[in-house]
Amino acid sequence: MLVAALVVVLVAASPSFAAKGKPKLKARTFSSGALNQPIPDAPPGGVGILRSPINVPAKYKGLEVKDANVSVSVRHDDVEDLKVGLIAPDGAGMTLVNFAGGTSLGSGQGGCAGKPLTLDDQTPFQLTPFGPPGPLELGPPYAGRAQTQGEPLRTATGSAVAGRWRLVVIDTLGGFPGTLDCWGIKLLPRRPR
Ligand SMILES: [Ca+2]
Repeated sequence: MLVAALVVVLVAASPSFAAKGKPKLKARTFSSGALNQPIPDAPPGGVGILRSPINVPAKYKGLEVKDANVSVSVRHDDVEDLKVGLIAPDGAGMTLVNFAGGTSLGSGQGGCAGKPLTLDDQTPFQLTPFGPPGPLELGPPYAGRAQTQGEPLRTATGSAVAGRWRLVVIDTLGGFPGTLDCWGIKLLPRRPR
């Protein structure tokens, strides 16, 4: 009897149990792993496109996105040529980076090493290609946290967690090559209401 009462007290006190008795859902990070994938240079009159998927396993089926953060590591001779977007499993699209300047997104030197650029709605920092950055601005090499330069990541709120997430890197100007070193997505799930 005493043991049963103690168990009840311990379970009630555990922060991993929400009010409804279901375990609280935690954020999970999914990484592409080291890619070192070339970003195709724009051909004359066209654009170069690299699509990179991260597949979130089916065990997350039935959960939807409450919050998403995306980290990217890119090296490119002129980041001003680039647009970087995200497409959620349900097709919602967001422009994360829109012709920023500099020669990299994040301070990685290849693969997933180094510090990436993390796009996050819950930071006051904005990307700026112009240096030196002012207060609440993040300048090249953008190794830190900033808001997206297009649609906010909350565009993906309510999307399915499980399925194929795609990072899309578009080179709009010929002349300079680049590399997608690594990317990742941190997803905080919720149960559908
Ligand atoms: Ca966020």
